[in-house]
Amino acid sequence: MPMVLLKCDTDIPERQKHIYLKVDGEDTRDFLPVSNAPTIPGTLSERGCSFCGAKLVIGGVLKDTIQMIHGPVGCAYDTWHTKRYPSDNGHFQMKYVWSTDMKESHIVFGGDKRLEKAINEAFDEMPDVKRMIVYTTCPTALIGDDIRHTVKKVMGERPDVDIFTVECPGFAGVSQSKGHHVLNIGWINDKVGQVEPEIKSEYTINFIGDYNIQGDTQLLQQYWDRLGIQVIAHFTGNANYDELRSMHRAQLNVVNCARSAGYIANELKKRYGIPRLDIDSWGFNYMAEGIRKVCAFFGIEERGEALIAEEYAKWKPQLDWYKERLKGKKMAIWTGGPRLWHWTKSVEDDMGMTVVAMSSKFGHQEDFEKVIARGAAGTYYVDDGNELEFFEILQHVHPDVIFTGPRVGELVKKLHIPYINGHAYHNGPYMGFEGFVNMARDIYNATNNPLLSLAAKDIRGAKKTAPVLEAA
Ligand code: CFM
Repeated sequence: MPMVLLKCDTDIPERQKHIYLKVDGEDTRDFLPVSNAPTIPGTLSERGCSFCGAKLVIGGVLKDTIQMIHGPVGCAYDTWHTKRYPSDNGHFQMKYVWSTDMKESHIVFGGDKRLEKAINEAFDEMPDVKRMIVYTTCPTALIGDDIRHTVKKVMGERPDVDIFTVECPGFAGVSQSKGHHVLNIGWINDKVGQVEPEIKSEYTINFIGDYNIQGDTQLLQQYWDRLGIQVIAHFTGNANYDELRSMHRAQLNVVNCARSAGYIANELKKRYGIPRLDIDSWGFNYMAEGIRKVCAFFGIEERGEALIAEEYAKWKPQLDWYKERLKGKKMAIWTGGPRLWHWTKSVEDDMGMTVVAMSSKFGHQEDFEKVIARGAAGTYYVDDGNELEFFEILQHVHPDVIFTGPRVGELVKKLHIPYINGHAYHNGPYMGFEGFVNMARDIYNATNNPLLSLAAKDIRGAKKTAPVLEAA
């Protein structure tokens, strides 16, 4: 008989299958949380739609590409500017947003013509830009607009442009995870192998599953440069469209976010025989281990050791200053999925903190296997959590800081618990050695924020109740 873990879920018993509490020596459940399953009606969770997974997370990062969203204007607006992925060309991808702005009459009579017009207008307005991704959305998929046909027609008339199509409407899957999959497979089918890169080093990699959040990609690029390793393609942080068409030429695929981009790494292995190497890019221990693994593959171990020694000399004293002050602090992580397993052990080892609750919006079974193996006992592991569950878990674990998105972040702020943007960061980058010092500094600043001392005692004090739950 499964143990009832949360009071708020007694009305929705199915939710019990999505929550796991790791207990020393004995698990409270005999299975991992159910994941990658439809959200249960009656619980409003944090998930994004499948279109969002393709556009906002992966495709929209490309720095030289028009993102044409074929749908009502909201689909474009709401997947624009809500993430921070800068680029070294003046952030083209964050400045502009494009939409076919479908209205009722276009839904009734079809939007193919409107899409064709919008594609041509966009290229005419921006004569220097020659690359585009066209996405379907729920309404244009439902009315059966044939975006591939329209794109083929335009490409026939404009030989200097190249366009990629993503047919992944919001309803295509249970979460944004489906959008990752559709974009990965579409890209390898339609575009990889079309451009030959200029090979400048005897060591070449693709760096896969890193989206340059606040400059992560650019920070890691300094390491690859110093190691003499050429990155053929970044999937997709600070990348341009054509570098991603040449992914077939790398000797090794180094994968950071396996959830969003493991698919393309697997296909590159199957179709082109390129091996896949998974690493963690957050944390001192993990980053050093990742660099060692990549260097061992190429037989350049000494270069790796020299880089690690230099970086430790430069950044470890700063990390240790924060570790001294963060020791024993409790953290909650409520993000997509992978950051749960990337971070739980690294904040424990490198900052002396403990992660006491983790919720994954869309992680799959393999994400929970990894996170529960790495996470501490006494920790809650939740799939697709909702607000009532979050509040109840807070009453159990009393975290000192929560890594989550702005929506949930605003809620927990009302309980006077500091939150840090776990998706787009506060003051990143957070990857690499320097990045983890940034993350430690943001946690230190958040947990020592003088405003917290003004918070009402009954909320921050021993009782720490969650008013919303009590009122319900
Ligand atoms: Fe990978 Fe990501 Fe994440 Fe993700 Fe995301 Fe993200 Fe995330 Mo927000 S690709 S799965 S779909 S690491 S946007 S940069 S932070 S939920 S844990």
